[in-house]
Amino acid sequence: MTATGHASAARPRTAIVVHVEPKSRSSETLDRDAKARLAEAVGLTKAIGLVVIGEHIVPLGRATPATLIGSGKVEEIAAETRGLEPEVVVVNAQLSPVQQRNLERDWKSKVLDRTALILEIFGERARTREGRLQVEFAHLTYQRSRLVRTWTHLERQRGGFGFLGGPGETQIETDRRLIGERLAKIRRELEGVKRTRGLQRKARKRVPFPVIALVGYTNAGKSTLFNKLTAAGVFAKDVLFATLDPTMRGIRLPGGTKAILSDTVGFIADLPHELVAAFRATLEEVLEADLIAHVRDAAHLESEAQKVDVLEVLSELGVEPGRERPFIEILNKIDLLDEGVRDGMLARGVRPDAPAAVSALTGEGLSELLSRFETSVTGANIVFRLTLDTSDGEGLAWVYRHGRVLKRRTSGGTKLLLTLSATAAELEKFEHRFGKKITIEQGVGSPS
Ligand SMILES: Nc1nc2c(ncn2[C@@H]2O[C@H](COP(=O)(O)OP(=O)(O)O)[C@@H](O)[C@H]2O)c(=O)[nH]1
Ligand SMILES: [Mg+2]
Repeated sequence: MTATGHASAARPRTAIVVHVEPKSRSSETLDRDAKARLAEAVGLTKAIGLVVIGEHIVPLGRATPATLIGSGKVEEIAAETRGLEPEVVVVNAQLSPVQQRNLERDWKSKVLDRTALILEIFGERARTREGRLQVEFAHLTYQRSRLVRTWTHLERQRGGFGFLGGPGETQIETDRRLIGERLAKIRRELEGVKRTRGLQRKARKRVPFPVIALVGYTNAGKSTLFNKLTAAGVFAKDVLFATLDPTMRGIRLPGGTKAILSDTVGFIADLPHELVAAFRATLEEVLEADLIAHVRDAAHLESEAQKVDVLEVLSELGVEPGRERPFIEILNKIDLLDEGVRDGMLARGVRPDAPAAVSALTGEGLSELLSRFETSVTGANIVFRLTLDTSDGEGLAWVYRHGRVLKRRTSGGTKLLLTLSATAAELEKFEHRFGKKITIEQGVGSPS
């Protein structure tokens, strides 16, 4: 797999993304879907640290055998690649090896198709031994299938004489055999790894702080949220975290609790089926998280279907929302929703059983979200209200010293209504200090 590390390159590594959209749908849905799919492909491209400098949607009627897309479009994009000199052109479609080679020649640039792109991402993100093996397995399977196709194609073209260069028959057979042997070896290793998985997971626990994993679909806004939440007041400079990869960073929660936030690969719509096992393996790290935060694009048309997908895969991995381990649903991109809908979500969002509503873009709801994280990882799951006189500055200072304020608003100009979270022991202190001014909302005795 080629190296596409996040921070290694001095010059930004650039890419042009070409989304190929089959023309079989009605033109209205075509337009909407195509834009969403292009956005997804752009998101995936960014995920391997490439800077996207050009985007195209190519509607495809009938495929051109040599290049998939028609010669007019190939030339148009060639003109662009001559000017921009991207390192990579990502074609969001399945290319045959010959098509890939022809496009690389026409565009004078490396070309990655969708499967290759996803493999790059998985390769970069696979952290566990099992994950790396799964990704290598998928990669070799992909290579082998292309070897076969190249071979048959060349055979047909050259009538068996081998004038055209490219790998000869013997070379291809050798390659196939070597790949086959390596695949068999990986399969055996995977079986071994799976047997000892539980033991390894325990040994792998890397950091002495609770880990919060952001999961969800590609483009839900996980990385934006990750960057926003870790931009201020991180302790990323701690020696410990210098060794963590860029998808994990330390954050300090409002009450002072330290935690690690982890950005994951994300779900991909229409994942090529050979890659499903590799994808699950990259998600395995989620099983080590102390809190799973499911980031959703609340404004996406298929938001509900995506949620079902995510929960299904998590459940196959043995993660059931709220069982054994806390789980928070985050409705992101609320800035794109109607005001009424947004306000309703924000109002409900402070309750521990309701989804948190945020906009990673505008920052709305983020401080409440951090409090929710803290509530979860510290086990401070009792939510209560406290009413103070606005003049009670001393009381208010005490509250902030001893508790986690989830929400604060004034009522009638004289009263301050606070919503807080606490552990049972902390609640006792509050009851001792404030007595009847406290109303418990929920959570006492609940296990999660
Ligand atoms: N309007 C809006 N756009 C957002 C928000 N969060 C993320 N985005 C955009 O959604 C796209 C995908 O975000 P990204 O963080 O890469 O998603 P990821 O694939 O889940 O990591 C980017 O273009 C972001 O700018 C948000 O709260 N509101
Ligand atoms: Mg991301």
